Amino acid sequence: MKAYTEETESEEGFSNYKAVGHALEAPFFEDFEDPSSIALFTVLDVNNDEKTWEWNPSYEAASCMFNEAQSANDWLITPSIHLEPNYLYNLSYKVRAGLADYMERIEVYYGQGNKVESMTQKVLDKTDVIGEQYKVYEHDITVGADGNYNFGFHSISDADRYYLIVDSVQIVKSSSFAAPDSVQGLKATAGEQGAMKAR
Ligand SMILES: [Ca+2]
Ligand SMILES: [Ca+2]
Repeated sequence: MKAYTEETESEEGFSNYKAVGHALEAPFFEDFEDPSSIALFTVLDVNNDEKTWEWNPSYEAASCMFNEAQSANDWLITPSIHLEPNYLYNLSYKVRAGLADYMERIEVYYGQGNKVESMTQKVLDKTDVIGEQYKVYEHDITVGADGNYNFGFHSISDADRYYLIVDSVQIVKSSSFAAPDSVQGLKATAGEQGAMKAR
């Protein structure tokens, strides 16, 4: 177990923090407004086709580029974020397709680490992404153990699509389970863990 009281880096500004050896504290928010924003994320071009997640200046968002010949298998994984048990966290992000007539596909997982095998907890099942309008997804997240967690956006678009676009990735600590009164109120919400709430 590490102590996190020395975490001053994240206070100093998101623009130049490094993910190496340190976890960030919630709230975490990334709206990909500049090229350096994606540097903290881990990009895994699993199908090794050099078409993968990158910062996209046209959308000011993270995008995964199409391949004419094969489907995508590419992860965009957040830096490590320190999460504690007994708290309810809210993960949100928005997703759209680059072109209305080209359907994309995504799934979202989390786990501890920034490798494919780290992505063990499903947040969003395989979901078709249709249209140029962003769709916001929100998920309640609880963890069983104190630790550092990473959230992974997995592009699984078919071959010969266009761009899968993700923006406004946010995780906030929304409430504590400590107070008995609030536990009652939160149970219904916690029971929907991983459920999609599009708005
Ligand atoms: Ca943006
Ligand atoms: Ca790829």
